[in-house]
Amino acid sequence: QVSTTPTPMSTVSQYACQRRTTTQNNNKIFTDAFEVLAESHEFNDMEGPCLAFRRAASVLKSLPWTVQNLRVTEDLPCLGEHSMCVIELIASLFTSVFGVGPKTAEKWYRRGLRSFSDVLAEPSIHLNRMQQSGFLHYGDISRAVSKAEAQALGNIIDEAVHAITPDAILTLTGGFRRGKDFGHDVDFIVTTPQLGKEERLLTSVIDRLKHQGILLYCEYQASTFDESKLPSHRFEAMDHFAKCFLILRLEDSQVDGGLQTAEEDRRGWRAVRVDLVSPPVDRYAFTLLGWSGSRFERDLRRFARMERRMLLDNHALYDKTKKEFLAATTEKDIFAHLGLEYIEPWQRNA
Ligand code: TTP
Ligand code: MN
Ligand code: MN
Ligand code: MN
Repeated sequence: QVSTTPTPMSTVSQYACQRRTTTQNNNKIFTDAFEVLAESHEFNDMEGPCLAFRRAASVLKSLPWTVQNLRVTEDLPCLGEHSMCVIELIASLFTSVFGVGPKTAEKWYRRGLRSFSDVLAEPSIHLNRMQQSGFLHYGDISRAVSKAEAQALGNIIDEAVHAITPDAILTLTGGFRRGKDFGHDVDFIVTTPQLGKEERLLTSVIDRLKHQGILLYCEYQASTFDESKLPSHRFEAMDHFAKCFLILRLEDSQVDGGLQTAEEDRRGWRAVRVDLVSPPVDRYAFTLLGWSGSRFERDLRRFARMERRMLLDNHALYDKTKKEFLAATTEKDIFAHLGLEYIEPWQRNA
């Protein structure tokens, strides 16, 4: 993986018209981060930093080598002067690692760390297991998952779930359910027709994947679901059902067609992020609606609260006027309770 820098960055022109940039981008990891930042600044009326990010991305695209140690402040033409943006860039670079949140990113930045190699070389930094696998599989899991790969993972999960519980219910959710062609992970809901058996199913599925040798990482969270609680007013990112955040090994041979990087091609497999959530079956519709996600889901909750005096989250729907929970077995039931026309998942990419 180590490649050397043939020429110092300072010799690279700040003008794209003096650089040769092919479609082969050796620094996609960084240029993606820059482009995300550029976009986020575009809507903030901040032409300066936005332009600087786009220029910096463009510089990186022209390099015929992969930057190993991105010391933005010193090296990059077009960015040095925007110190706030550099902090943001580095924070966004750090948080792009699975297991690294904004707090850790800030802590590392305050310690003077500016690059992945700084972090990995710093002896006083203790990486937890999640962060270790985040770094280990960084290249793979920061590359988008295709529909064909999601399908292949669906087959693997389907086989495992039904080997354990023949009448188990498995549904693809998240971005792929909304019809997206690519995602950052693949999300599934698993449950059992028999109430109370769902959590055991999830732990058995994890065991099975482990025995198959394809479980590269597993963060399991047991259920803390309390059915007497009202749905929350605030938007909460996490729900209380049993769930796991996985990294799975997907063999090329299991994927129909599909493209991979040269390195993955040699290896014959790639690492993929997979999320499984396991609600009790009587909460399945709420979870499905919640995990199908996007801005749509947030506004559905806001609509329920503001227009209907109802509280909606991944667990339940509560009518504050009638002071009662409203049951639902399908998403259509929930839309009907809210007095809304049903909207298909592929029409929810808000
Ligand atoms: P993501 O997988 O983060 O998003 P996505 O599938 O829409 O997009 P991508 O293609 O990038 O993967 O989350 C899917 C949904 O799951 C999102 O709306 C948030 C929801 N979710 C919960 O509701 N509760 C949880 O505990 C977690 C972890 C996610
Ligand atoms: Mn900024
Ligand atoms: Mn997803
Ligand atoms: Mn997810």
